[in-house]
Amino acid sequence: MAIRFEVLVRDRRSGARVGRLVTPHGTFETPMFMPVGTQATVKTLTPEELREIGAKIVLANTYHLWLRPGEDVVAEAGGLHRFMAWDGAILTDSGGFQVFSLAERRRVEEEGVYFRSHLDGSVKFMSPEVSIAVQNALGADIIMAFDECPPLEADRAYVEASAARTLRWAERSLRAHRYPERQALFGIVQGGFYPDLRVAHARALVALDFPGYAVGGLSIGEPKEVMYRILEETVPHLPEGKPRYLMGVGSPDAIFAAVERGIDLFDSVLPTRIARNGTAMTSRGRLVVRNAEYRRSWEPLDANCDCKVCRTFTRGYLRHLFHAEEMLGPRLLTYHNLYFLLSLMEGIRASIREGRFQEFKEAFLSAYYADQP
Ligand code: PRF
Ligand code: ZN
Repeated sequence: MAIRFEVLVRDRRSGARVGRLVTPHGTFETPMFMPVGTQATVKTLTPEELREIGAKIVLANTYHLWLRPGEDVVAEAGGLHRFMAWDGAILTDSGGFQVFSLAERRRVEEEGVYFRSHLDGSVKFMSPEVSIAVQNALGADIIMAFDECPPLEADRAYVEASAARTLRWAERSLRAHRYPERQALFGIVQGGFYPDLRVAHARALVALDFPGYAVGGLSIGEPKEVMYRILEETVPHLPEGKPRYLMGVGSPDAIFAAVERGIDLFDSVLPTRIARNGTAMTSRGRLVVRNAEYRRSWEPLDANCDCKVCRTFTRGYLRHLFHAEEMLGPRLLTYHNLYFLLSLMEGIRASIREGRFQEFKEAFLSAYYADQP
């Protein structure tokens, strides 16, 4: 087996748990957040900096690396870990989501998806077999089944047919996987916002015995309460002893809600994306560093953060960097935001271990959302 997972501590008052995930590139405890490195780089940071802020696992995208530079190029470099010089764990997403969000003029068929590349407009074809072959060549520790994430507005008939197809694609993904002893292939639960479709899909995937499960198709614009409801209906059907990953979620309130409902892994572009447009995540909520009020502020971004950026630079200086369009600005905010979120996960794990998860959640969220609507 490529990974081992063990639940170490269960919260008495919720579904929250602390687990330990052993991968071929390191061991870490969950709940854990995975910084997104779509193109084999967590934008603006070096692997050394990632290590410094406590990242243990990063996410890369099959879709992007397949189109550029090509999985053969990455394989020739010695695989994704060597190519990007990151010796921690890596998870690759299957391309399912990106094909549906980025590609132009796509056509979904039973066999796979035909679409035009967002880079040069050329016609491409992605299927479970293609996705898994590319992910086998990239060599990440965790790889994902090829799925369809139906759009928010899809009706029941579409979602039902799509989930059935995604299930057949999951079986084909399993069959195509050549290195189950080196790379753990996770299944992805779909089924839109229909609890019965979610439950049926989860059960059918569990019967296929994947080493881990993701919940996909959420956080695509639905109200938060709807996502929480679907998690409550879905997670109890996933095996206790295997890791559970909620795809594309990275806001503190949703992380707490999902941890409480039994989720172990998260990824999102949120901390890195908002960093590049000048927004910091702090213990008192989001801080827009460009704002005039920080022109003469000689305080750190977050007085409660002990990251290198907060120990070294002032809000006034960071504001200047963004106004002057200096590259150091996005770099420093990315560093801080990821440090902040990874520290939050560490705080969550400690609070579960010590039986005070609920109290930690309430204290954190009331400070984080104090000044916001
Ligand atoms: N499927 C895959 N990747 C994803 C998603 C999904 O549904 C989502 C949905 N939030 C994010 N990333 N393969
Ligand atoms: Zn900081």
